Amino acid sequence: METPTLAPTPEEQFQARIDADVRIEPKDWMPDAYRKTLIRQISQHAHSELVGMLPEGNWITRAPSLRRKSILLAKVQDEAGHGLYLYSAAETLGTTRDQMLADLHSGKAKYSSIFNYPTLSWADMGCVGWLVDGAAILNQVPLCRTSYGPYARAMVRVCKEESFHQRQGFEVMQTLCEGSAVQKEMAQESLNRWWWPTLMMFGPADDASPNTEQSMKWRIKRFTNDELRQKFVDMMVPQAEFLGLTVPDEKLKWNEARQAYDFGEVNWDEFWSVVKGNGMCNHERLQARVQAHEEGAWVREAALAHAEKRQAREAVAVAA
Ligand code: BYC
Repeated sequence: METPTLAPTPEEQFQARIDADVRIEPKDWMPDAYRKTLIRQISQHAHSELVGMLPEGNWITRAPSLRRKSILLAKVQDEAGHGLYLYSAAETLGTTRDQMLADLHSGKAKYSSIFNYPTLSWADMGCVGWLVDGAAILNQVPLCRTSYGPYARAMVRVCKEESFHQRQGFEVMQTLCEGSAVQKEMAQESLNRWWWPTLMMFGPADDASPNTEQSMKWRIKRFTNDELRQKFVDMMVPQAEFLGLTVPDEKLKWNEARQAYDFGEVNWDEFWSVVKGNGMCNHERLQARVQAHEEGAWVREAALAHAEKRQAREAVAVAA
């Protein structure tokens, strides 16, 4: 007697759609853990955009020329916009912006470790654009093909703007490197401070990353943390050489057999310490964020009052 074939479970049907590269949309059935993982990752990503405005905002009033100032201002505004697209994408999964912000402000939700480092010199605006946005692009271009539709679509626009950000960072570095000896030294000193924290942005090594395996199966992530870190090193070393800068890693060496660079070990103790809230600027960043939120309360109230008034007017018009 033939054994009857069992109908696929919702989980199996869901995985089959993922395997066929069908995008998951907000009203589709999805496992709770998929929804939870996406809310975690997208909201963390949105928080990173908001907190990421702070280290650069620090230099808007001190940019060396009007041209530099307007470019930096535009970049920081873009980041606010990225945060908004991402919060909207996360809201389609059933959470609210108020809840996400409350989690950020209470210290419950994470944001990228990189923004807990201080921006001490103008060259840091170059390094943040060149290295940090460079890392962000490598991580985010594959997210344009992530399995959740609203996240993937938000990332398309974000990536276009990030490419412009990276170009401007590289151009700041190039100008400094082609300038006086003191300017070149400033660029090198900045690279020395930002190189390793940027490598940490990609997250823990694959064998210490609890989320990677499942997120790869669900095609939320298209590459592992270590794969992206390697791509980043391979992309950045020639750019540093072009600028005449030295990457601060004695173990950095081209590996002919692998056709990739070997590089030193990231200081994971430092990474986890920053992630747990003990980095140089964690306290300052969170405080600035909470203060900005509180000071913006009147704007939110005014916008809501305006929306309510308009709705009431429209209701009267419809009734008439
Ligand atoms: N910082 O299992 P794992 C930008 C956490 S760029 C803090 O590998 P996952 C910008 C991780 O959340 C930056 N925490 O996790 C650029 C997890 O903890 P929970 C934002 C980190 O999610 C320039 C735990 O460690 N980009 O916005 O599979 C200007 C174990 O990790 C970090 C994104 O968010 C870190 N660096 O992989 C302005 C991109 N790394 O949540 C703005 C989207 C790991 O379990 N996100 N953790 O408690 C991703 O691609 C992934 O979430 C990650 C981590 C690769 C970051």
